[in-house]
Amino acid sequence: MVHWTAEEKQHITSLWSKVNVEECGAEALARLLVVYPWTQRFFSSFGNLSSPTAIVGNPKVHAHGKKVLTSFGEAVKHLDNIKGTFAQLSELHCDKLHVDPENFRLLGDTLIIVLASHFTKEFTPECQAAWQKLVGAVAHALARKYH
Ligand code: HEG
Repeated sequence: MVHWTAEEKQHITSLWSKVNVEECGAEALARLLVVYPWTQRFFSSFGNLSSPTAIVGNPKVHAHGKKVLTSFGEAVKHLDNIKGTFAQLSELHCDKLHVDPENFRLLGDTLIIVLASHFTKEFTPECQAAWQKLVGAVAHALARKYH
């Protein structure tokens, strides 16, 4: 189990309370698809992903980004049981969606960049370190049921 200090928990929950899940979720997923274009292969049903402009303006990307970041919020609510929280989603991504778990790390990176760009003042090195630990823990939990 990941251990959190009181300061790390504070950094995570206080930043999270200010996050606009819809906006940041859409941005993080769009960045993933733009910067790592091979991740587009999982979203062939999403329609036009042919350029950065198309990706950013794609309503399915927007909706799915919101869905993913909302789900990510479950980790913030259950910091002491991230593995349990994502057990079912891990099975789904492995068995049904066949998403390479490396992509969870890439999405974590784009989320960190989006948060840093939205919260320049709050995103201190300590806050960033706590978030880095969180995205790592979520990626690890989502990869756990892979076989
Ligand atoms: Mg995944 C579906 C969460 C990263 C590809 N993802 C979903 C769903 C959730 C979710 C909640 C809906 C599940 C359902 O319908 O029951 N995803 C989730 C989280 C994270 C993540 C929390 C990481 C923080 N997903 C992720 C990445 C990829 C991916 C990195 C691929 C690069 N997810 C994916 C696909 C679907 C979902 C292809 C199905 C989308 C659809 O067809 O609607």
